[in-house]
Amino acid sequence: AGAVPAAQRGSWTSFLKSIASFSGDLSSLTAPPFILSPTSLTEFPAYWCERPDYFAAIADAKPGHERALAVLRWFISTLKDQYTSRNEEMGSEKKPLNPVLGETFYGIWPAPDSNPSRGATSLLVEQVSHHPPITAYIIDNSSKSLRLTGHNAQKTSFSSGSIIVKQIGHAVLTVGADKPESERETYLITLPRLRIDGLWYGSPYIELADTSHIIGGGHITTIEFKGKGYFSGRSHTFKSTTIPLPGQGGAGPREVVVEGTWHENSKYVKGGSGSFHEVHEQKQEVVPLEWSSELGEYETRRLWFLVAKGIREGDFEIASREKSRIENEQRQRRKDEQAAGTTWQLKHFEHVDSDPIYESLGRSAKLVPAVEDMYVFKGNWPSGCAAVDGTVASGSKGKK
Ligand code: 0T9
Repeated sequence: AGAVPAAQRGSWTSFLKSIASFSGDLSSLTAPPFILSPTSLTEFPAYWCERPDYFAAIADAKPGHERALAVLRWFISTLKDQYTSRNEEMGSEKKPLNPVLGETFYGIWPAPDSNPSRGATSLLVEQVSHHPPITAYIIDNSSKSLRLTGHNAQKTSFSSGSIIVKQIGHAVLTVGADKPESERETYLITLPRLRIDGLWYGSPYIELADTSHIIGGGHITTIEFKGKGYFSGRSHTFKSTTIPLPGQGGAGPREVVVEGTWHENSKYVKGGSGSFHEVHEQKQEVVPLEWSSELGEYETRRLWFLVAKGIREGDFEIASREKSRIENEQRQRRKDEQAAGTTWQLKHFEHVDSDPIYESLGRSAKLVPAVEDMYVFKGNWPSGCAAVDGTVASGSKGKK
């Protein structure tokens, strides 16, 4: 096991054994230090917008098949950051910090000086469940009238040496979010399945599998994911097919097919020609809001500060002591609530049993399950977010 430090081989092997004999919530298993990431899962929704140009381009695209393809292009271009960036930045996939209930993350992508009309984009994330872990988020660009909301959870299992992660939850992209309901367009986005390989060698990496869908704007796109050893023999490949929904679609092509690798580039193979997407080197990282009491004690970077520092600097004594302190505090809080007959109140979201957009758009693709729950944003952005301040210019770091 080459990537595992000699002193941690034993604990890595026993960690793998516990994964293999375990089903459910992997996030709560204790892993050896070398595989720990200093970043909490509450920061992951930022991956949706690290290519803000592709996001903004959705609003500028012509309604119809051009916009449906703009949504697909943005979605595909987020996958490299979502699924390979830990390998590129830390050498392998790592185990993220397991968020506490009520943990939050707030950030902003300022408007670029070179293109002020793109406006600023705001991010708000809240951990809405601890067991199982569920993360809810909203991303808003008011200049472009674009909004993405969603929630994420995972069901994990173990199969012939790999971790299989089924993603639970979905995202909804709204175009014309600030317009009256009749003028809005909504796109339902479902998420692919993950395989985590390379475990035995201590250098885990993600491959995407199965299919995911984007449904809206009169079109439905089915994206098939394959890895090494499947149709092209290459890693990270996909093939997408976009067709009009029955009775919709206007004058556009009857079918657009795109093929390529999601972390590099793709091209049209039907219904168009030339390049479809290309992932450039530069990405725009989210700027976390500077902490103020308004953000609360569970703001992720404040909460995990010492744990993250310990992990980064190799001081695992501090990291594990602080992690235990946070976890014990959580257990105590839950006990106190139980004794008082109260429950934790979410700060930014309200849980609803059924998402009407998922149901109506999902029907056209016969999605299973037919009904999914959702977390409705209460509208309470903290000050410093673009959604309340209007356009936040670059360099202001989200402050007024
Ligand atoms: C939503 C994303 C998700 C979250 C992570 C499976 C995983 C937790 C969920 C699905 C984002 O939009 C995209 C990317 C990475 C996913 C994580 C990768 C990962 O390994 C963890 C799980 C819970 C583990 O930590 C497994 C144990 C670990 C030792 C393997 C590296």
